[in-house]
Amino acid sequence: MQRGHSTASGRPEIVYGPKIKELRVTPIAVTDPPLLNSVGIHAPYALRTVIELVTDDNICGISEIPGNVEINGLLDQSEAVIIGADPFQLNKLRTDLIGRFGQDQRDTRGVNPWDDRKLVHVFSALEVACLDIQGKICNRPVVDLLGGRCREQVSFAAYLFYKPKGAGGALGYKVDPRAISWAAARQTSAESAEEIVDQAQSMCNEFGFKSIKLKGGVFPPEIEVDTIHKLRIAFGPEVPLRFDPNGVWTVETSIKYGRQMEEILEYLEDPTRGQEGMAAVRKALKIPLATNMCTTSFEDIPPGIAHGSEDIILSDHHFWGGLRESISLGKICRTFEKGLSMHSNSHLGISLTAMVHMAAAIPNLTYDLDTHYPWQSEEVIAGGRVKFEDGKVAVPREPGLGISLDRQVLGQLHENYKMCGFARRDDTLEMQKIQPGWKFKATKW
Ligand code: GKR
Ligand code: MG
Repeated sequence: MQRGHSTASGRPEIVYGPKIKELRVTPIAVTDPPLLNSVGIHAPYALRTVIELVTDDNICGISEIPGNVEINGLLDQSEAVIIGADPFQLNKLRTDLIGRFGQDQRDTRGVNPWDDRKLVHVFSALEVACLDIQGKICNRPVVDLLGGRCREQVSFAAYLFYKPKGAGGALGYKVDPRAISWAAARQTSAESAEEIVDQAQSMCNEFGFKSIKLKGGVFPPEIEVDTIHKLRIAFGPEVPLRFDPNGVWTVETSIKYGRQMEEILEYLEDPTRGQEGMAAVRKALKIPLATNMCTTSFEDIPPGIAHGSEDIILSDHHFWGGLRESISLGKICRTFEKGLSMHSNSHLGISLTAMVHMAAAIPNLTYDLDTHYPWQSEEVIAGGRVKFEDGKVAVPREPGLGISLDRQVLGQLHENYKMCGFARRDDTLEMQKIQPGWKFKATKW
């Protein structure tokens, strides 16, 4: 700590340490398989943005957020706020960003399963990079800045997706799918329940996952419910199953098909849209309901409690405004006796590592976390892909996030971004390329 000039009040200004001198924003495009969901299909590239903050003594902090040209624009504009800022003053950073850009409006979340609000993303990007810097300055891992580790490893779940025929082609397994490498299985189609079971076996075999989530909202409910039953037969009661139709069922459909999965689901995720609809389904079913669609911000919590819309909130530090906000969400969940877990979207190892630090610091993290990581094959962090053992990732012990960038890969993935020409995620447009005239319906069945 140094004593600086006197302030207007006559008290000496305390200069605590380095200030941010540079913000680097690098949009990247990461190859992504054609995964089906309620809004369409994944494009061949998932967009991410890598953020670097550099201090005046050349400490670099990094982070990763979903890529979107509008959010990247706001990130660029945030330079005016972040340059010269103290990386420890995160409350001030938040106030300054809100002062400059205004709060996110609720309706800007959008109708997609993911969240399109801008400021939460920008704050998450800057906060995680600042925490990385703080950790490097204090010689402590980020988990210690969040209150310290409650666990040494963080458990994740297998995340299964239907995939269309013709996009990769069926492998037509003639041998045990557990004997086929995930790198091969990831390329294959998965339209039937049997192919989804093969996908699950190959993914669980490779990563050691002990619970399974199926993304639904693609085929009529009876087909997807049958897939859940086939997964149960293949994996038995010791492997918890979750199912997520991303809100495209009516309340009646959710109750009817929810009942058919009551005995076998660990939880049912966003069967229907809106807090009131979710509350009606929740009253009728005996299984817990989880959400990353109806309660997605702190303002949603009071009405969510009043309605009784969900049992479990799926946090996501990119959508909740960073790691510290997500830790606060954990406390709220504890107060209201809600479960907590984590939502994901296609991502690389910087986001994964941030999730691991945060998850390790939340005492009441009660479920295995979602991750799309198995679906990506590239990696922008030095040393390559993050290792999973028995479905778990070890919590880093190195200072900050404990990772650094592979600059060569970052450059290649940035070239992909420039070449692919995508400005934002649009799964509906992608679907229309293979099925002209395909329309997204917020409620389908
Ligand atoms: O990657 O297609 C996808 C998912 O549908 C994703 O976008 C959702 O945000 O994983 C998500 C969810 O749990 O709703
Ligand atoms: Mg979901």
